[in-house]
Amino acid sequence: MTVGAAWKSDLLRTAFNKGQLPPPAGPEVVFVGRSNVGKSTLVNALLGRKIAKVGSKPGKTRSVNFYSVDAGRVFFLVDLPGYGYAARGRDEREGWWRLVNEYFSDPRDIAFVVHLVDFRHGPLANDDELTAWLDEMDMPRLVVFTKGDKVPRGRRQGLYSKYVSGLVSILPPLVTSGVNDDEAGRLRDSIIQIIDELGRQALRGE
Ligand SMILES: Nc1nc2c(ncn2[C@@H]2O[C@H](COP(=O)(O)OP(=O)(O)OP(=O)(O)O)[C@@H](O)[C@H]2O)c(=O)[nH]1
Ligand SMILES: [Mg+2]
Repeated sequence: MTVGAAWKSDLLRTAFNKGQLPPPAGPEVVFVGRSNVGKSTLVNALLGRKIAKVGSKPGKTRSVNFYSVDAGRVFFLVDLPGYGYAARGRDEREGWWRLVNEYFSDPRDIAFVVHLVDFRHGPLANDDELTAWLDEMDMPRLVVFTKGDKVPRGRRQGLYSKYVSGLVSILPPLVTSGVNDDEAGRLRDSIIQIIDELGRQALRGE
């Protein structure tokens, strides 16, 4: 397979509750982050098609969406609803938490989490809460910054150094700018590299 080439993909399932989660069928790579940070946009960039719904207002994705990927090995991208949308009521925030918690506590093969962080703001309080929660579960994560295009070039290096010193990520975080083929290609390669390495570790019983 060509390095960074688009993957063959399909929407496998949209789940609004635990009963609708598909049976585990392979490693899952889960996209998490604040509402509107660009999770669905990045999933579309990786899959090379407009398959996930993107919205200009926070709160677009309301379900857990599973995309099957065939990239020589089969795995799944999972696009979650975002957190931290202040205008949401308490009921909706609790509903979000229930769904996300049910997904993570389901006995399935969650390979790792891609934690998206807005490059303009860096990790905010609810990103830190998420990080602490993932740490408790021993869940490996890859940090990816989004909206890099919204930061003036001259400020990028300084911001990057400031953020990464306080972050734990399997590989050095990438900075992305919406739909950019080169960046999507690099992220595809990183995801495959991590899935393969985690698979090797599992075989070795680590
Ligand atoms: N300029 C710029 N805009 C982006 C980028 N990524 C996403 N956007 C825009 O940000 C908005 C939100 O994108 P989504 O992909 O729907 O965000 P999300 O994280 O899936 O949001 P929820 O589904 O609400 O959790 C859309 O208007 C996107 O076009 C980026 O890197 N740069
Ligand atoms: Mg979304």
